[in-house]
Amino acid sequence: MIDVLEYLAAHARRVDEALEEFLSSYEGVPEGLHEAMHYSLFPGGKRLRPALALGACEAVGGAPDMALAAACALEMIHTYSLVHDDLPCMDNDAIRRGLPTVHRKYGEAAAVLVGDGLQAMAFEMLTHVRNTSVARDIAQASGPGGMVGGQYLDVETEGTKIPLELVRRLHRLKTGALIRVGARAGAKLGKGTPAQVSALTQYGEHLGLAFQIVDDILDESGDDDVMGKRTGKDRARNKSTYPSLVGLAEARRLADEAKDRALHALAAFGLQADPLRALAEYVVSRRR
Ligand code: GRG
Repeated sequence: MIDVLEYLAAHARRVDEALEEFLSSYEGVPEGLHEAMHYSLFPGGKRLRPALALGACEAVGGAPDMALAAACALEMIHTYSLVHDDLPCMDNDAIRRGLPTVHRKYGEAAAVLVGDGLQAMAFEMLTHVRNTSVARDIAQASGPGGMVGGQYLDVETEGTKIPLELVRRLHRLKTGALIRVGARAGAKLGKGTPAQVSALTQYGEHLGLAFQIVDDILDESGDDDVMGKRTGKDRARNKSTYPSLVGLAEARRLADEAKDRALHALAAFGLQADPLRALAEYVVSRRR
C-alpha cells in the first residue's frame, strides 16, 4: 500500500531542492524581486503537478530525475498562476497557502512581476529538458488555449449562470490542462511508448476534472484553516460551479466518476503505476 502523503512529501522534497538551487544560482535578479519570488514558491502547497509528472515518468519505467526539470517548470507555472489569480483584478485574495498573498506582502506591481518572472524561468528550465514536444505541450497547456484561456472564461462569466457544459470546458482549461500535461510530460520524458503516453494523458485529463470538481466542493464546504485560503468565494460571487449547478451529492458522484475513469486509463499498467492510482484516490478524498 502506498502512503500517498509520504509519496507527495518525498517528491516535494526533491522538487523543492531543485527549485531552491535553480533560484539561488540565478544571477542578476534584484534582491527584492528574488525575495518575493522565493516567498511565492516556499513553503509550497501540495506539489501535485510535479508529483504527477514524476509519477508518470516512473509508471513508464523512467527514473524520476528524467522528469525533474519539467516537474519544477510546472510548479513555477502553477505558482505564477496562483500569484496572478490572487491579484485584486482577479480573485482579490488575502491568504494563500496559509500566508498573506504575494501582492498583500510585496505590493501589486511586484506580484505581477513575480508571476511574469516565474513563467519565464519555467520555460528557461524546460530548455534543460531538450525535448521540444514536451516544451510545446506545456506552453499550450499553460497558454491562451489552456490555463490562461480558462481563467479568461472564468473572469468573463463570473456572476452569470452558465450551463454545466461550459463549466466543464472552463475547468478543463483553467485547471485540467496543467494537470493533464503533468502526466503527459512525465510519460514522454520517461520514454513511454505512444500508447503509454496516450493512456497517461487520458489519466491526467480525467484527474484534472476530478480535481477541479473537488476544488469546487471544498470551496463550498471546506475549512479555511485546513485549506490555507478563503473558502465560500464561489457562492459569494454567484459563480456557476458543479455544486451550485447539480448539488453537492451529485458533484461528489461526478468527481468519483472522473476518478474512476482516470483509474481505468491505467488498466494496462502494473504496480509501477500504483503511485498514480494512489494520487487519484487522494485527489478526491483530500481536504485541502
Ligand atoms: C495572466 C494576469 C494573469 C493571470 C493568469 C492563469 C491564471 C491567472 C490563473 C489560473 C488558474 C487558477 C488559479 C486555477 C485554479 C486552480 C486551482 C484549483 C489551484 C489550486 O491548486 P492546488 O490546490 O494549490 O494544487 P497548491 O497550493 O496545493 O499548490
